[in-house]
Amino acid sequence: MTMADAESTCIALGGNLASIHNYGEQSVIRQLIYNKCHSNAHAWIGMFDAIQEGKWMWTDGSKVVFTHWNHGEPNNYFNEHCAVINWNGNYWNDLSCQDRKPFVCAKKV
Ligand SMILES: [Ca+2]
Ligand SMILES: [Ca+2]
Repeated sequence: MTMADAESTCIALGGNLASIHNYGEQSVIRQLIYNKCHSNAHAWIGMFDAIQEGKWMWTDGSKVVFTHWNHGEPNNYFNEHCAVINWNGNYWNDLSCQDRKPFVCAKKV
């Protein structure tokens, strides 16, 4: 799905796209993706800079306290405003929000 459709789907389920605040959370999310996709697929997380270029935010409104960008990313290549994980191993990359990717939702319990 596109990032917006993925976020809408998560909202309909009572959550948001997953946010990541430390390495442990990142590992949990990567394990979920691996279990479901049987590969380390590129998948949307809730990080975007569509409101202001270079100002990365989480769709769930939580503070950005951890990032794990691949070397040279985020590069905003042809206006990329949404982030995937599992790039080049366990790193993040900004991509076009219109790309269709699997995604991970999270909800407060
Ligand atoms: Ca951008
Ligand atoms: Ca990029």
